[in-house]
Amino acid sequence: MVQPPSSGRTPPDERALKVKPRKHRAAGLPAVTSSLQHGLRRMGAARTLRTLRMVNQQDGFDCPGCAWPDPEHRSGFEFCENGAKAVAEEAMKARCTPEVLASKPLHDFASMSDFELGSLGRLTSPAVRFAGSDRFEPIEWDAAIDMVAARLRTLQSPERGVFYTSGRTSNEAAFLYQLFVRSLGSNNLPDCSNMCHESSGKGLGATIGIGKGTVRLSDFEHADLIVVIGQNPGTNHPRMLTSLRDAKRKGAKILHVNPLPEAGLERFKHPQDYLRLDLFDDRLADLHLPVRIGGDAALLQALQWLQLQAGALDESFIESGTSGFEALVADRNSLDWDRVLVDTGLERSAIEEAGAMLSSSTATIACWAMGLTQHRNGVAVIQEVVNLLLMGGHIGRPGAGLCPVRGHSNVQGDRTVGIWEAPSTEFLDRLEEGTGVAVPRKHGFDVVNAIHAMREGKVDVLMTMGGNFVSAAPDTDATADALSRVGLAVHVATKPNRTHMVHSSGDVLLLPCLGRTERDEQNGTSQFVTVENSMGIVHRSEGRLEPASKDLKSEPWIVAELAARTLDDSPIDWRALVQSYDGIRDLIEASIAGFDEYNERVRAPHGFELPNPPRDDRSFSTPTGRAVFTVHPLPNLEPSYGGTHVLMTLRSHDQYNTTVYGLQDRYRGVSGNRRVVFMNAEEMAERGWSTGRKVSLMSHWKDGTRTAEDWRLVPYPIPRGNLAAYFPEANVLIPLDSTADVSNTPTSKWVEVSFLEASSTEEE
Ligand SMILES: Nc1nc2c(c(=O)[nH]1)N[C@H]1C(S)=C(S)[C@@H](COP(=O)(O)OP(=O)(O)OC[C@H]3O[C@@H](n4cnc5c(=O)[nH]c(N)nc54)[C@H](O)[C@@H]3O)O[C@H]1N2
Ligand SMILES: Nc1nc2c(c(=O)[nH]1)N[C@H]1C(S)=C(S)[C@@H](COP(=O)(O)OP(=O)(O)OC[C@H]3O[C@@H](n4cnc5c(=O)[nH]c(N)nc54)[C@H](O)[C@@H]3O)O[C@H]1N2
Ligand SMILES: [Mo]
Repeated sequence: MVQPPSSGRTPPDERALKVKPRKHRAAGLPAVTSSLQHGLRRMGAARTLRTLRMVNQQDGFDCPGCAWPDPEHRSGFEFCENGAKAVAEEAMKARCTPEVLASKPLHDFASMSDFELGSLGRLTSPAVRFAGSDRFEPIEWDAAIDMVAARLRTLQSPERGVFYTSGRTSNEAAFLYQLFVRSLGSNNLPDCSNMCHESSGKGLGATIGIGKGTVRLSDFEHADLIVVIGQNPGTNHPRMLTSLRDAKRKGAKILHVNPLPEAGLERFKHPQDYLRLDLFDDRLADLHLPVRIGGDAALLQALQWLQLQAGALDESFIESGTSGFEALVADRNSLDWDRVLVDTGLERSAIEEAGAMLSSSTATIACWAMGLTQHRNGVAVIQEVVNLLLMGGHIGRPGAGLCPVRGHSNVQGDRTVGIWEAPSTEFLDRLEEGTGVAVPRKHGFDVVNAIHAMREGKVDVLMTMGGNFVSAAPDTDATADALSRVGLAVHVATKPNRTHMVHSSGDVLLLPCLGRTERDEQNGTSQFVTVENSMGIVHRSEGRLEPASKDLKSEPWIVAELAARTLDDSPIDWRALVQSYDGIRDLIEASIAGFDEYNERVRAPHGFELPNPPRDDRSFSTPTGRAVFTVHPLPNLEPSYGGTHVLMTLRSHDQYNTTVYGLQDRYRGVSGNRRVVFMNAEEMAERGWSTGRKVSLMSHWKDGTRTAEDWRLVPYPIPRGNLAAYFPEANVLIPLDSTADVSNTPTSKWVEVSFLEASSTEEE
């Protein structure tokens, strides 16, 4: 079926699919060649070398890839293959000028693949598409900002504006943005975190009193056991493999829990070792548990049971530092092992082996990412991880703790400085006191609720600070429909993407901004910004490259200028604040906890650490002042709306979220075409289905079904009954309201599906 041209759906793809045996080792020489090839193709030779040398250096810029922290002793090349690709994607030479944007009608852009859209290059000057027109045209900055300000000034109520943020935005820009939105009178600040680690924030906040992890990078050097569950660091946090390797060399064990045998956790070869002529690689995971999708809760409860049996408990900590232990013990005593084996799909002996690793560990770290958070029980399952660690007292001491591995490079910092639709009263009180702005108290829309509000015609202006709203959100058709009903969409972006091209009955403005890698001069002086990594360290980032165009503005400038033109009686001198970003940091210091002497401390070589009570002194700001054990029922893992399989959506090795770098998922052996569905190899054989068979998928939920055509099957070591496909192509299938309890995070790793009548076309 042909889709309507400017829907948000990714177009069909007829390119040939190539399937090779999957890899068992991550990084190594192919990683070096891949990052160089990508850099050379996008940036050319001189720029590639110059740029890559500045990544993650103290006087350079923070890698726009993931949020993994930088080591104190940095080498001259402190980046990974995928960081290099992220940099090349921003520092690329191609330019998407207003002329390029005006050269084609919208639906021609919308029918391009994500890869082709990204290859158009950097946006260079503002562009506008007026309602009724099918083309973008150039617009001056002055007119563009006036246009937005005029709409915001005439909003019937502040709630009719929605302000999204993606997690690349610096602390400075994010702080100004949230202050502007709150000055307008709403907390409508949805962000990518709502689709990402929201479940971690909620799960940890309620049990340990802070919605962040509790480990430092140095804890990896003292760990006895590292559990990596629901995460694929080989692709998404490659620099974490170096920490894992170093921990292994110091004697730590690694337990990997994942439906897939991800290559990054099998063997690892640090690309830089070749320079030292060291040709050996390291085995990483000591044990891989190929759990069924969603089987983690049952597994974690069984591991707690085993730990109780072994008596591997930190009794004095449980006694003095926690609450709820008796209830947990009572519940675990009635554990149903038959149910555990069905839910996990594992052998009891394998679970017992993992239990023994845990029971004998003197210091355990647990790392996780989207494999846990994007489930209906995302919050509960993270609290099962908390239970497991609390039992052995593995928190707030060297080598042990909770480690949610964040995605976007500043997603954690954005939340710290106020990008949050549901802020606490204490946060708002202090913000009000420090800035003099009277801030609204009513909570705003998160991503899913914002989509509903837009669909119901309750939103007149949508502003996005980075990101790709239509492609990242669930239920692509519903989200594109939502966006089409907004009177004005304003996108601050570095590159064009599908969100910008979706058909809409309103106006669309594209405001091009400077990226991380670029020099940001205000008032003749070069500015730096600051970011917070996954472990709560705030540090500086300074772009040094010549900006992609003279007509780019910085994110802080865009927000300040907009605020100055929109707000009449603001106590804030917005324009003065962006003359020097030190002024923004002073205001952050005055209004947000933990930023004392911000400007001084952030100039220290490694920045500074934000307060983290569980880590700093084992204190827990929960209502009881103790860390909390929690009891949760196991989720139902059987399809219950008419589906036959459970689908998870994940990232290939050649993409950054919705930005597709290329068509190779090297470790999984798949290339050429991204519309693939990984399926259990034996299950395929039983059905007589072979590699490349074309299928259509239907997803099932209580609100009905959704379909997506044109997928090719790839046999893979994945549990029976489970399937995997890439994000964002598969987002069409994710029901908008299928979200996690408490966090409202879309269940991107749990989609009930069935196969529609499969056609017989097969390819090599
Ligand atoms: N190169 C690159 N780096 C990135 C990104 C990128 O797209 N590209 N994205 C960034 C962002 S925003 C984020 S949030 C992170 C994402 O980092 P990850 O969370 O590692 O990303 P996903 O590809 O979503 O992988 C989820 C992993 O969870 C596993 N999984 C799925 N369901 C289950 C389950 O039920 N149980 C268990 N135990 N495992 C499960 C999958 O098999 C997969 O290995 O990476 C960040 N870094
Ligand atoms: N099915 C499914 N859906 C998912 C996920 C999943 O695993 N499965 N993962 C979810 C997760 S974890 C996340 S974090 C979200 C990601 O959601 P988003 O953060 O919204 O998406 P990205 O693809 O990271 O955004 C890329 C765009 O950001 C813009 N950009 C890049 N750098 C900058 C910059 O410096 N400034 C500005 N202003 N713009 C910039 C570019 O225009 C680029 O096209 O997606 C979520 N959606
Ligand atoms: Mo994320």
